[in-house]
Amino acid sequence: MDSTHFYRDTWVEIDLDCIFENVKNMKRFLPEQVDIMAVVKANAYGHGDVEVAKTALEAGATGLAVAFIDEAISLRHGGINAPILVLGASRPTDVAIAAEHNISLTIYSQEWLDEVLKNNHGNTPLTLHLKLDTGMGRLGIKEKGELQTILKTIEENPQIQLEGVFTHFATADEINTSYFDQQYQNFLQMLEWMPNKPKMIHCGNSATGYRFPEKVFNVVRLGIGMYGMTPSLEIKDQLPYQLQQAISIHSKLVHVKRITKGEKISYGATFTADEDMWVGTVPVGYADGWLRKLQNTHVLIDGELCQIIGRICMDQFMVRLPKKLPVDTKVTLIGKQKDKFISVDDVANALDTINYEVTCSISFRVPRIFLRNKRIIEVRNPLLRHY
Ligand code: PMH
Repeated sequence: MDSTHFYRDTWVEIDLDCIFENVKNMKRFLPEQVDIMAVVKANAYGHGDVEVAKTALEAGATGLAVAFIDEAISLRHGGINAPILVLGASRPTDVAIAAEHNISLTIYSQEWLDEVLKNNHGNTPLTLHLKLDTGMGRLGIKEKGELQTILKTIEENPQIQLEGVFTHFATADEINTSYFDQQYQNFLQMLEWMPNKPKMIHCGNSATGYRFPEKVFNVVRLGIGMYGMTPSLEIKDQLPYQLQQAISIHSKLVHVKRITKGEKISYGATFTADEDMWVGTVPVGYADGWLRKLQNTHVLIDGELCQIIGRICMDQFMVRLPKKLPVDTKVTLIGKQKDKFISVDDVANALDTINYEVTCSISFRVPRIFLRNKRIIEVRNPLLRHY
């Protein structure tokens, strides 16, 4: 028994061939000088950080990005030596740990840099990317004076190396480009404030890369597109090549029963059978990320769409079956069965949210199976990692 085993009939499949193809296609599409930094924060948007990172690097990505130091260390523990950038804020007291693991950090204020210098991080060089706030209003420097002071401080402290400068767009995935254009102009102007530019200049997420490949300088931070999902429904028709959704989620019927007209199902007894029917129990619930709001949506069983009836419980929900089906019949929550397909976007629509949130919400207790060339190459079940 170890973390490659699982004892429940619910799992996520990650087709790493899709990740590979999505990265490869992006590399082909972008101008030659543009590198790909694969964004693998949040356990690679719920897909599996180390496995996705390795595949992206194989496909031509040259670096990785995460949100915080722990995520970067997780990649290092997974045996990854490629450059990693922490996009979010780090504690100034933690820079030694980052330097030790050769992890680049984001500098987003003079105050942060002063604190870093106070917390002498030893002799290991610290690599930084400077974040400019051009209109996202999240992290970054806005004022010329602050930028100049920071550049001077960096110059005076040779143990700190400025490797990159970047910004992030708030509306790159919207048809109307006026705010994007404004942010882009701000970025150009702020870059003018830097007489010596670092080697990496980046501003593009997936949407920017797809729509404005001539505007991304020399790195694209590729997130959602790498997973084969559109940055937004608005620009779905503007994508330069077909994306391949890497994730699918499956389970099995664990109990099948006949109920008669008038019988009720699940908490609150909100569902009443309008006729005699077959009902299946599926061992997936809101604790797996299959939220209660998905009541009445459909899953695929035996190639057919079957409705979730009654409230979704913590670990289980019930479905209306078209006929008696055997226990162990496969249930697909996201993915393909026969000629039918449920996309992450379908689930996001039902939840009034975006595809990003759906895959990030599939919880740690659902094991991930990784496929390459249609064969299982790895299984990850964090629940059994201590064995
Ligand atoms: N760069 C930064 C700084 C980001 O925050 C993100 C995604 C990306 C690149 C990748 O964007 P993409 O997935 O659209 O390609 N960050 C987030 C976020 O904070 N909330 O949703 C996505």
